Amino acid sequence: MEIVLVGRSNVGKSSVIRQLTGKRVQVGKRPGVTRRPIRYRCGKLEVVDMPGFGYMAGMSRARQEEIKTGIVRYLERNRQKILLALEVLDARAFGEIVERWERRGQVPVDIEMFQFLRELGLRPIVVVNKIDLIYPDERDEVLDNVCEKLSMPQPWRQWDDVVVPISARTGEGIPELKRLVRRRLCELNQERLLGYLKR
Ligand SMILES: Nc1nc2c(ncn2[C@@H]2O[C@H](COP(=O)(O)OP(=O)(O)OP(=O)(O)O)[C@@H](O)[C@H]2O)c(=O)[nH]1
Ligand SMILES: [Mg+2]
Repeated sequence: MEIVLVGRSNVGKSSVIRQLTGKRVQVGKRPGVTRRPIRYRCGKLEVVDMPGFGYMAGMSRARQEEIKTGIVRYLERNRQKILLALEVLDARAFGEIVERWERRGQVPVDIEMFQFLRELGLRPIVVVNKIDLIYPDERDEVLDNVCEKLSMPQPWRQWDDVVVPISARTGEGIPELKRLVRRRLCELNQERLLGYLKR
């Protein structure tokens, strides 16, 4: 059984996996190098780090599409094994990227992916990472905007079983994220897997 993490390159997927599993996951490597899902085995549970999607310096449009298609195929093929999906966003970059795409009349890939995960019935958890880079008095506004863009009406606090602000760097929000992941596994009657995650 699997927990999958999706998100743009450099949002901190690998850092989040490190926090959840305690494994020595490679972080901060050159973006876009990971082409295949990387699986971290934690007993009977596997945590899967998906290649980062979206724009990366020096990468062709065709290659970006290819990565996205690869992720979609993986999720479809492995749906039965996937218990939980975490979509990781960069708190500081998200709003700006989304607006840029919308100005061009395109659906941002982050939003597309979130909807796709929902269509698969996965009830994705939205991990808003790098919250340490946002001033405390601006955080509610940033999180409200994330919700709004993902078709969840603000205020964000009513979605605290979907949206979790964290910093994989400072550890802020990590206990809340772990609690939510555990709760979801319980709801799926997968209590037997709880012991494989880092406390
Ligand atoms: N300030 C801040 N930096 C972070 C945080 N989480 C990760 N980073 C940094 O962001 C960079 C990317 O982190 P990764 O975990 O490698 O990101 P990723 O999503 O796995 O990236 P790819 O594998 O390229 O798709 C690294 O330099 C991390 O140190 C955070 O919460 N706050
Ligand atoms: Mg990574």
